[in-house]
Amino acid sequence: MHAQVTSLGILSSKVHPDETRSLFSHAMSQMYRAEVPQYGSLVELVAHVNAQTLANDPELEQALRRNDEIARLGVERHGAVRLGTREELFNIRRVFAVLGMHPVGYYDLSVAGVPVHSTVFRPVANEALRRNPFRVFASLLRLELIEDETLRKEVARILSERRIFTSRVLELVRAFEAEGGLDQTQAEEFVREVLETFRWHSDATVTLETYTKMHNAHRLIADVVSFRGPHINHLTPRTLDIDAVQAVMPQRGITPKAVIEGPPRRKCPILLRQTSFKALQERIEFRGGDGGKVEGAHTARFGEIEQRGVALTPKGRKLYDKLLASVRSDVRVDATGAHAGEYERELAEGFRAFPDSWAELRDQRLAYFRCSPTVEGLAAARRDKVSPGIDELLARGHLRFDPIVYEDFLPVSAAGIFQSNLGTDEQQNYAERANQEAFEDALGAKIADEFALYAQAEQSSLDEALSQLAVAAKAQ
Ligand code: OOG
Ligand code: NI
Repeated sequence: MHAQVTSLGILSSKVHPDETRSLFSHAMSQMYRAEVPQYGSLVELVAHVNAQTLANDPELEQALRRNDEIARLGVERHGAVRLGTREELFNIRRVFAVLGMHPVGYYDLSVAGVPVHSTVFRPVANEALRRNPFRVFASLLRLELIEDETLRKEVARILSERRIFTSRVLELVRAFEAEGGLDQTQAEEFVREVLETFRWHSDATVTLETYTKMHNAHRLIADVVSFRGPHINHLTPRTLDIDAVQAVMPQRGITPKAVIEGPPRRKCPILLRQTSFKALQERIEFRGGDGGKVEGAHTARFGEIEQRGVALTPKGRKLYDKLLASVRSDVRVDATGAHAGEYERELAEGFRAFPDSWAELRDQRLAYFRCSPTVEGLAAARRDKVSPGIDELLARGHLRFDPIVYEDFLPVSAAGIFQSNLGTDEQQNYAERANQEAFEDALGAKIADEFALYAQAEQSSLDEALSQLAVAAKAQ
């Protein structure tokens, strides 16, 4: 908390957005655990595998400790929501700002036959990420991609009538924007109120007939439009060994999708590997024509786990995209999981072309690293009263580089996750393509570039390390 003098000159204590975010991510986790019991089982399984992995790999344990990643690991989650209108996107940006989460990265999923484009709301500053890196993948339905004009109009009308935020949430957002923060009571109320937006509703706002029409156009449209709000559709814990979790999931009665999305297993993990279990069939009450109710079902919510590796530079990402595309064009895994084994073999084979040692990844500028002085480096600087150049410092072991963890998402993986739990691998080809400008226009803000953020983190760690050595060299 930090004290702040308000315009009336009264001393008030504002809660730091990082603290509000921690309250929020905890509350979301509790809510989802109650709504989807498999999520609870998965969280326990991940905690167990993480503890074992750390016990078996002291080097990994030390590296995570050095980078303050151990504490965040147990609470680290991401979720996803799908929004219907520009106004919903605009307001959700304001809501997430209260939680210290800002839009990073633009994802065009129309290329994969999903009529949405997306961004990720997440903390941006190193310190904020260290405290609680909660992220939400937020997609906006692209109405212009619905071909049937009558349906498009009906969808627009239904969406224009709903309000996904309580009026109290919007009041508190305005207070936050005007006062530059919320006090403790307001922050707690905000978290309670904002949960309402993400809660599951088993009663649809539309008739089964309208639902079916939307469903036939694209299952995603039915999911976005039929309910009072954008239910959180999954909450994902971070594991240190995704293969181990994937292997034991069936023993806990959870069936994962056929292949893990992303790069293959490696000595030096890169980017992001993810796997999900299929969405649940849930009972829904649709509106009857005569004011009554009609029973039906809908599948939307699923579970997912992920393993995060080092963030890649544009050069590294280009190589990743190229290798992945080549494997995916050779072997196609369909919705039934056919060819999964072959895909995995080809993926491992194809990625031999991607260097798999930290030294090579750094030397070839394929990935981002956080720099820090070693204990020996600081002692030598104090003793010798000089701080030599970077190459020299590295050669002597006076500087250390640790991988910067990837905090973002991958469009090809996201499309695979969408598709597996829409229950199809249907490919519709949309004529429209990426339109970041239209997205930002609706959002009411610019989206931050992920590469710029990593490059900045790398550079500032280097500056800081060199300045620490310089200070040590001047010490008496
Ligand atoms: C979002 C899917 C994307 C991920 O982890 O890539 C995602 C959605 O299904 O709404 O969460
Ligand atoms: Ni996800």
